[in-house]
Amino acid sequence: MLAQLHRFFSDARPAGSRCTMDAHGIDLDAAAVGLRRHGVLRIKGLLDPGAIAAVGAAARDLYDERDARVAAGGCLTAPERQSHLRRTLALDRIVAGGRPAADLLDCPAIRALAGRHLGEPPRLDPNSYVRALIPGPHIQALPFHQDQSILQTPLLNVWIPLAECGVHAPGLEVVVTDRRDLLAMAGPPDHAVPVERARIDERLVLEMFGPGALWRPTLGPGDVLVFAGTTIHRSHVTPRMTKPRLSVELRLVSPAPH
Ligand SMILES: O=C(O)CCC(=O)C(=O)O
Repeated sequence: MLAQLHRFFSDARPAGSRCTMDAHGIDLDAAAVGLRRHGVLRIKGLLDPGAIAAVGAAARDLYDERDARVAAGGCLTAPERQSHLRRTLALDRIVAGGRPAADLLDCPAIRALAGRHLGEPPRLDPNSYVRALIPGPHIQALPFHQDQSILQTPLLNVWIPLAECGVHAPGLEVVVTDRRDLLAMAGPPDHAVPVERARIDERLVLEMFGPGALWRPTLGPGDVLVFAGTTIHRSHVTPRMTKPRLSVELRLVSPAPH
């Protein structure tokens, strides 16, 4: 069994196959080993596409409503203005068919995997969002960063695209490695946007890991990418991408100290 797992996750295989599992009959031990070994795991066909579509429709309604308010000269609070510019929505605002998005996307296998990763049952951190990346001059692509440098606590990022992504629509680029240290943040320390403060220099990433460690997974509705809070990642956008992408980033963390 161990030898089998070792072969499955062997670094000799391309990232796309060694970091991918099928949700059908998912083996939690193998998933936990893969996550520890590579820092990232793509799980295909894990979530109900109906739930994904419902969350997507509810998010689009909220974007439309906020854009209409802004176009009509309506006032936004400072946090609303920032999320309008960054094209994010707090996940806890999204309700579809009377059910919160976090419930619709809840999945026992992910909770169990997060529990293994964190060493205790996880809770959903309020820093969980829907994000829209719209190709064009105003795209809000994120630079290389590690979520843990921002949140200052171990976590599992459960990244859920609400449509096909990685080819015609922006995806994610992740560094596949077993290293778990936090790298120096190179962004302006007084920048208002946390991820800009947490920016990691691209040259440093390439020097440390080499281009072969970068993986740009393609995903479809129902697929999930899970990665550690220490996993280095950024938005993946190319000039040939023309379609917008909506995604959910759920952050699972340890329960708050009592
Ligand atoms: O969705 C993206 O392009 C970036 C998301 C990200 O960096 C994150 O979830 O931490």
